Amino acid sequence: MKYCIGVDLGGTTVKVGFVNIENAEILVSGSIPTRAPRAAESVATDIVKLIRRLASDSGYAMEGALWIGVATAGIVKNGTVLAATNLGWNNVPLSMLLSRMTGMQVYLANDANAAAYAEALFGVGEGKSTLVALTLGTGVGGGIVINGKIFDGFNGFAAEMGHMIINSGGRECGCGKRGCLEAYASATALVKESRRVMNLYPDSKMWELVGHDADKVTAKTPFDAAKAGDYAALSVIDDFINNLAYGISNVINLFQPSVLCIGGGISAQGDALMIPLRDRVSRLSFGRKNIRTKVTVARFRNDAGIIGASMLGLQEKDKENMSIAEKISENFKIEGEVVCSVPYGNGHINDTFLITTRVNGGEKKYVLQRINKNVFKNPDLLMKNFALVTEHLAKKIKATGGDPKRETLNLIKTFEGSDYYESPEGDFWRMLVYVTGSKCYDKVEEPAQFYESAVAFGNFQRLLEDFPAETLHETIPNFHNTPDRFKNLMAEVERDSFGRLSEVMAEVEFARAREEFAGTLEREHAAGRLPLRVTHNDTKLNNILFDEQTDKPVCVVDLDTIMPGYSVNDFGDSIRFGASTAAEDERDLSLVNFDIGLYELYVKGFIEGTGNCLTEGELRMLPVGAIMMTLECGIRFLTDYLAGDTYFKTSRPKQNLDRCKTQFKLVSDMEANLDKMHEIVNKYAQK
Ligand code: GN1
Ligand code: MG
Repeated sequence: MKYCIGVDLGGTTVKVGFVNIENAEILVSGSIPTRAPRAAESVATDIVKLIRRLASDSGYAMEGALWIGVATAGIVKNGTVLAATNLGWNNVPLSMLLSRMTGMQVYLANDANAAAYAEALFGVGEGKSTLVALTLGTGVGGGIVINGKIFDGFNGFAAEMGHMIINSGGRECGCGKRGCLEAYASATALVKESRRVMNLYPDSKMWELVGHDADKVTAKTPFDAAKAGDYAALSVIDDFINNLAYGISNVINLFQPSVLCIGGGISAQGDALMIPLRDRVSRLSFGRKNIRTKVTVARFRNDAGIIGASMLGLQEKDKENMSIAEKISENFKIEGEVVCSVPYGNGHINDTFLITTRVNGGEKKYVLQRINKNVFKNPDLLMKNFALVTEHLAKKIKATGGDPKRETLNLIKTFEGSDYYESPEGDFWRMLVYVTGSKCYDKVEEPAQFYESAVAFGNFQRLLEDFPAETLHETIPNFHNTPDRFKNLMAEVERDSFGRLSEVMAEVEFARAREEFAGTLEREHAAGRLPLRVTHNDTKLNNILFDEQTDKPVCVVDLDTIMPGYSVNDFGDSIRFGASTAAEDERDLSLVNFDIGLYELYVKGFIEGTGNCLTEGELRMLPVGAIMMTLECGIRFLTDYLAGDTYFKTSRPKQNLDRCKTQFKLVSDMEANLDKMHEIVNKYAQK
């Protein structure tokens, strides 16, 4: 297992943990008092002692760790603590000190920044590349992650959001200035303001809650009193939330992060804080319905520092990744010079980068992909498919007056004239033209999008109707052969290589009870009622690019699994992913429901898109296709979970199990709605 060491260095306590780098799980941890202020050498010596003690207690060697990361109070730049009031330090080269003592690579960051990094990678950001974290405590701490990296300004002073001025000439702040967010939205400010209002309202419920002792007021006091309907407390909370909303809205307007999370004791108030806060933020900040920053409570409480610290080395690895992408780009006939490359998209299989080049003052964008060799055993034949299919599509799009430069993928050749580049490491890379002005959705945001995606996937199938199936290489044999997927699951159940079986018995039983059903489509095919067509085979909503302006589908992507298959599976895979009320890996199953309204929209669109060419046998099997693809996908996630998560990319522990559970929940929902699902198909099939 790969692990690293995280150190959370605060004014009162030093915490150390050994952390699994794959899933951010803390393997072992411990803490000691900091006893600040004292010399950095002596604190560093104690840190190393603690690391060694944890190592010998747990059996994880210090030297076996990939690196040591330190999250510290204070301003940090280039491995040096420039200033840390709580530690009493100035210009301490802490990275160098620790690395001399341990012989290991040491990374250093400010603690709030490290906490934001933890949230972005493994917390509520779930791998998203842009996130802002605010911690409401003694002060208001902030951390910013942009494009997967901590942003700390040129001098390390950035992200001090607590000192954003939200009220000119307002309340005095600890920093000596007036009107800072911290003077309104920290726990300290809330306590102070509660006391002030209590003095104005001697009969406020808050007095009762603290036994008439103003010293006992905490940030919880006004929230508790407000819940009991106390007018004075309600006004304190209302002001507090308003001011916090100003600060947050300013931050959102600046960064538009995909997630903004709130940590610190006050965040434990949950809905009482978050519901009114979200409401005000949505009114105060820029954004459009459904494409707004998600404002939420942070995931990691006391461990954010350790986890964020332990992951700091990943930023360097990221840089390596970037430079690989830049180097690979040199082999393709792209225009201009590469100026930027960032990980792109949410695919579970290939590694994708968005490459930006500079050309005569302008910019061009490309998509660079490393083909997953573990999944696609013959990248050469895969790329032959890719080239043939996209050529075919381009011709047909052109013939009907469309724009083949945007409506299908366009491969960029290498300087040797090949459709892909094989690196000296044996990796296979391809380069595509980026479809400008496009975006994709991981979840249906407007019902119309889902209907349009159905027309697009249906139409895609029609465009491939006359594609010579015999020229296609089968990139993944038995890809949608559900009985075969079932067999693979049983083989993993038998092996139970990671000892996870006992935990998933209910899911295994769920699959077992549907063994007979799993063969339905194969039987229909054998009976001549279900034709093979050239199909896409991975018709998730996020495999369609939508036009940013018109919100209409532009281009179907992810062409690696185009193979002979059943139309009902293409239909079904879309339903599986898009007609659900929650994300594929939602942990709260009460949020995961089959949305029959969306199903109906998709049925309508798909039948239209395929140009009414579906046979009676196909139409009859559409609902079965939906259940089948959902069941099959659940089986695949479960199989991968049992096999140690080697097929689908994961960004947190048990993600594949969570994915399996959502699929099985949807299967149950659909089974209960089967009659209605058939009726809906009949309704549109007759027209
Ligand atoms: C994979 O690559 P991506 O994320 O579009 C998978 C599909 C699954 C899907 C589940 C080649 O698709 O079959 O349905 O994840 N692709 C492959 O989200 O296995
Ligand atoms: Mg994809």
